Amino acid sequence: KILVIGAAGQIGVELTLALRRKYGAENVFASDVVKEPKALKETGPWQNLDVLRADILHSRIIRLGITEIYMLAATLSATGEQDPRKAWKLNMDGLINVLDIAREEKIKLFWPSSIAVHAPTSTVYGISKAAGECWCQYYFDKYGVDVRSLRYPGLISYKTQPGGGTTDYAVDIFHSALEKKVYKCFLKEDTRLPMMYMPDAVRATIRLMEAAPERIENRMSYDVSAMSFTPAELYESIKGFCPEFQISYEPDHRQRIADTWPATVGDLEAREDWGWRPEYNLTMMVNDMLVKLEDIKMKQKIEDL
Ligand code: VAH
Repeated sequence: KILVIGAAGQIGVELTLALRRKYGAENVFASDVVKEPKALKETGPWQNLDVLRADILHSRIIRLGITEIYMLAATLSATGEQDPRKAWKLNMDGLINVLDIAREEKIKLFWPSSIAVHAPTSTVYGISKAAGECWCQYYFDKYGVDVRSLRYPGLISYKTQPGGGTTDYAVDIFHSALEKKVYKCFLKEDTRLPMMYMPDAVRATIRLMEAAPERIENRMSYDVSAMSFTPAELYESIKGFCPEFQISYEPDHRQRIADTWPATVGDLEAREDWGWRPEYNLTMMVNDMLVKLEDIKMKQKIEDL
């Protein structure tokens, strides 16, 4: 039985749907502190849970017979800077609560880190990811907890609205392109960042969790890489499908964060240890995003008729 904590988030929605397809909907409990998102409605069992209420969470995990947890609840980089102590509490206490339950109930655990760890002091988010990786290593070494982690690049998907990340320009831009609006990009045109299409991120996560334990040499977190692009390159690729699409660049507070992050990351260790390799490049992602979003907007128009 699987529990996804933070299932209403950008990764949570897609990972929940993929896990339900793979293991059967009735075996994958989705949970969050907010209400069930439309994208998950009627696709499987939902639980309202707060990862900061360890006692309630622990007893619910026992009652449901959970054997594997995906702990995705966190505040992202840009939002975290608005209330650092709140972000630290959710990101850190949330993880440690789940590590303790995983230790006591012998549960296999996935926890997402981020390329933000390469700049651990530029955001509270980065501090919490760097510290979180150390906590994972500690619980593995000291208690044998089978916890596994990936350092996700910026993730692009269409099933959820952007959730306060610095890389979310790469999600927002598609909605503007389809609404034939000029997109005001909040990063400079030459800001190169590691990025990945959500289907690649979901596949990497499931592959990591299915790998034999002895293959997992790194119990902090694995860098995974698919592509690196700038807003200008993404714009040019979208323009190939939407010729009249226009962009303007108006960098805001998120530029400072993006400037501290690496332009590219290596993923040789993930390729060697558990066979990681990406499938989507920039053109394939742009094409798929536009096709899927066009389809959703068409359905919405029909519904509104
Ligand atoms: C963020 N999307 O921007 C997340 C991610 C690497 C970026 O951590 O905060």
